[in-house]
Amino acid sequence: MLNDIEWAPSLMCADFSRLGEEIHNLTHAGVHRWHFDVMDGHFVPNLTLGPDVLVSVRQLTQLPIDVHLMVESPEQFVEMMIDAGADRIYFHIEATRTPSRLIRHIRSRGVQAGVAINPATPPAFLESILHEVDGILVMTVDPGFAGQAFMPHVVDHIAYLKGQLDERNLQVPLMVDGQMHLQTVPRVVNAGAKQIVLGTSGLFRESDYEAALKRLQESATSGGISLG
Ligand code: S6P
Ligand code: MG
Repeated sequence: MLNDIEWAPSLMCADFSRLGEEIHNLTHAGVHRWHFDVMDGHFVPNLTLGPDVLVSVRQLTQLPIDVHLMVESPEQFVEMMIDAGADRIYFHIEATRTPSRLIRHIRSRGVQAGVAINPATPPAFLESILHEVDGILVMTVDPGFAGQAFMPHVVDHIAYLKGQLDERNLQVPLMVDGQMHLQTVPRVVNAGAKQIVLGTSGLFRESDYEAALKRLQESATSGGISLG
């Protein structure tokens, strides 16, 4: 391994007609975990995957599955995603008034609790729960769709959160989601990201997943690949 970055393909970007084959090929290529997007048509204006698909994915893989809940009232969705096989559940800080209670509930079921944050939300909103979470998911696009434009101001949010975690001696991994590819990965890794969600822009358009991951690892290590 060239560095300790973990790569997490976003399964909503896979070819659903060949989902098992995609999971097999990506596992063989060396990914570390799965990113499983759940939407409700309210918190975000789209629909994606649900618990029945998660049950099937769970049967196909030993790798950890991160569920990204892009839903209003995440409290209503947590149980079904735990029962379906989630290893870590990210809820949005914008979607609950009682994050500590939700974190305690998720953890009481033996599942890791993560918090996700939108690009427009000040990262200081997370300060009071930094010591309680198992992961932080920083969105670099407004959630809801693949293939959107990267919002560069979020790099400062990542650096800020990394500083806050370091000040408290917390080892909470910062995961970044949205438009992660050869040009953007070095920027977020330099700011402190340790886990990267890969979607259409960085992985799923590639024909050779192993070669694509190798290039991404090299870009993360070298600080960026210039396209001239
Ligand atoms: C949608 C979702 C994301 C996307 C991923 C797509 O907002 O939360 O996980 O699937 O960001 O990646 P890309 O490279 O198409 O932006
Ligand atoms: Mg996501």
